[in-house]
Amino acid sequence: MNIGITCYPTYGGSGIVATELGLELANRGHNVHFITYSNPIRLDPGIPRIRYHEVEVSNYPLFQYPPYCLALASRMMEVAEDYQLDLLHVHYAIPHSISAMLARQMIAPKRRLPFITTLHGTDITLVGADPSYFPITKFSIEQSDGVTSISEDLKRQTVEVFGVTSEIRVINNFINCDLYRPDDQKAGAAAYAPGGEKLLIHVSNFRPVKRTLDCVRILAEVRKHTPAHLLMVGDGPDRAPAEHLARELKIERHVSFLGKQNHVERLIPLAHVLLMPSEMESFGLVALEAMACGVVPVATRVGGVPEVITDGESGYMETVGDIAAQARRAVALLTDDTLHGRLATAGRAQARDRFGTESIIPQYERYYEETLAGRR
Ligand code: GMT
Repeated sequence: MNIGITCYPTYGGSGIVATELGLELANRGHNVHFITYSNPIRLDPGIPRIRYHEVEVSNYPLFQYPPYCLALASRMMEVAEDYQLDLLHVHYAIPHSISAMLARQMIAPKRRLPFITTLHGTDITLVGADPSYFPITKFSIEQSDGVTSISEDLKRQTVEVFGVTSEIRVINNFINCDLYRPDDQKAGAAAYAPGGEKLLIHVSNFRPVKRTLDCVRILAEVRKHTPAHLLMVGDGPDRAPAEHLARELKIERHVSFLGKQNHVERLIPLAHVLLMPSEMESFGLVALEAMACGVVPVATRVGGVPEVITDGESGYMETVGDIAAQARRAVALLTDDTLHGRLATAGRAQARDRFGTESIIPQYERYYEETLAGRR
C-alpha cells in the first residue's frame, strides 16, 4: 500500500507512535510518506520505502496566524497525486483531520482518497473539548473514513464528550521489544549516580498534565529511606519550576535534567523505576516503553493506564497527587530485588505479549484494508 502519514513531528507520544508505525509498515513492504512540517524525531534519513515531504507555510505580513492547516491540505493532495497514495492516516485530530478532509475533497473529482484519524488523548480530553475547537473536532471525527483510538478509555471519552455514533476501532499503542530491552548490568547508570545509587526516571513533555514536580517531591521522600537519583528526560513549561523545587528541597545534586533526548531506549533501561504521576494519560506510552525495558512503572490510576499496567503485577498505580504512596512503592522496588525482579519480568512479558508490534501492526493493516473497501 502507499500510505501518507501526518503527525506532530516534535516530541510527544502521538508523533512517536506515528513515526514508529511508519517504520514498521515500511519494514513490512509498504511505501510510507510522512507529510509534516519538519522531519519527525526518531526518523533517520535513508530508510528504504520511507519518504519525507515537508509542509512549508508562507508567512505574509497580512497573516497574523499562518494557515498551516491549508498548506498541509495542499501538500497532502500533491503527495497523494504524485505518489498514488491509497490513503492518508493522520495522528491527532486537530488540525490534521481537517486538512485530510480538504485533500480528500480536492482530489474527489479524480478518485477516492480515504483518511483515517487516530485519536491520542489531549486532542480529545483537553484541546478538542475546549469550546473554541469542540465543533470542528466533532466534525472532523464524523467526517473521517475511519477512526481509531489508542485505548478503550479514550474511545469511551470520545463517545461521551462528542456523542460520536460511528464506529471507533481501538488499536492500542505498540512496542518493538527488540529495540526496547532490559539492561541487567545498568553500567551506564554510574555516569549519573557515581555513588552507585539506583535510578528513577521520568520522561515527558513537562506539561502541567504530567505533574512533573511530583517526581521531585517523590524523590525527596524516597531519599529519606534509601539512596536514589532521578533522571528527568524531556523539556517543557514545568522544567524550570521542577529545577527550582529541587533546589528548594536541597536535592538538586540528586536530579539530572537531561532535556529532550532522541534515544530514550538507551536511557530507560539504566533505571529501576519509572515515575509517571500524570493527571491524565489516555494510554501512557512511556510506561509501556519502561515495561519492555524491565523498568517498573509507578504511575497514577487515570484514563487508559489500567489497560497498560496490571496493578501489583507489572507496576503500581496510585491516586493522583499522593506523593507518599508513590514514594512508598518506589522505595519497596528499590530496596527489594526479588520484588523488583518479579514485576520487571512480568512487565516485559506483558509488553511483548499484549502490545508487541507483531500483534498490533497487522491490526492497522486490516483496518486500512477495511477502510479502502469502504466497509466503515
Ligand atoms: O501527553 C503527551 O505526552 C502528548 C500526547 C501526544 O499526543 O503527543 O500524548 C498522548 O498520546 C500518547 C501516544 O498515544 C499517549 O501515550 C499519552 O497517554 C497521551 N497523553 C495524554 O493523554 C495526556
